[in-house]
Amino acid sequence: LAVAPGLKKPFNGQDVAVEHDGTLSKPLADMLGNWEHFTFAPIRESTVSRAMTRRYFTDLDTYAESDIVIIGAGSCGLSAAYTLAKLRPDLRIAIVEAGVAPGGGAWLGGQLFSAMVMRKPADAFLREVGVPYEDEGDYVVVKHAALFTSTVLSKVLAMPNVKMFNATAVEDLITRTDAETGEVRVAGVVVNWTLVSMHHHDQSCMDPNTINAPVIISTTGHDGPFGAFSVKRLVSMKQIEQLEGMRGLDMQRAEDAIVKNTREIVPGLIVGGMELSEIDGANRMGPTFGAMALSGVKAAEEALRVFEL
Ligand code: AHZ
Repeated sequence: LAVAPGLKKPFNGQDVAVEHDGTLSKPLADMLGNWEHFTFAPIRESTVSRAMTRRYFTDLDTYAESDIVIIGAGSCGLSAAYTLAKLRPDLRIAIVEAGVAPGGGAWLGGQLFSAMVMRKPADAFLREVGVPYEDEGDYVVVKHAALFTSTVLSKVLAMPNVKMFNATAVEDLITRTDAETGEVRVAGVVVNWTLVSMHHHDQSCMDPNTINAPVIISTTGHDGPFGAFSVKRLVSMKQIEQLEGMRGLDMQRAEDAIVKNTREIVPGLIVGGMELSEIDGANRMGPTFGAMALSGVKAAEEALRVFEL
């Protein structure tokens, strides 16, 4: 068992499977065994507050006019964000995620099991983002779903043209109605901090904020406490007549249908991932995630095609 320089014995004395070379970078390695005179660089509390708030409010200012807003940072939304941001570093992409923790249902593979299954050819997406997997023939297995989610997330968040507003819920859609044709176009999102959204019933008026954008990709998942947000709103806005509702589980059909049907639903709004199943009456697929990744890729392509960005 390799031991880092300065470490007298392996952590906890236990054997660990290390694929690494058993060393740490020099500045970190130099700390080992030298804690007696250890101290942090000095700071004042207000400096920490300003470091956070200045950046957050700058981001709110910058992204108030975005090129693309992605609603929901589950496996589909993150895949769409990765594809768009990589293809078009010139576009300003805002991701709005209601949860504190982005990732949606993709921190586990299904039920409470760790591994994530992806049917081929979605393995191409794993190779693109650099997620290792075991090849099982027609499908591949990532050893932990969190490895997929954290890898895609880390790449997306590191991209300079992406900002994620998490703990922020989309409460409504901004719309524009063409004076002549009466056509309604989605032109942005209305947002609020999620805790505010959850307390509209017992707090007095707390008005929301907005992000304008010519392209919205909604990937809010199937119906649930937060899910299917945009398509439900389209019904109450009378832009679609009714939701067909997600159908029972059929892995074989469901994944093809979700990728195939990823599209612009009303002008300005592309829907991907399991939210689509509520519009089209598609089957659910259970814990197989290839369609989520490739629906995200297709949603990105649709966004660029439809709006010629
Ligand atoms: O918090 C939600 C989650 O992270 C977020 N979200 C929902 N409504 C929102 C709103 N504002 C901001 N109004 C919102 N964020 O959207 C994310 C949806 O992630 P998900 O993992 O639920 O959806 P997905 O379509 O990316 O992946 C679906 C995964 C499933 S479900 C399923 C089955 O039931 O059979 N099978 C698969 C693979």
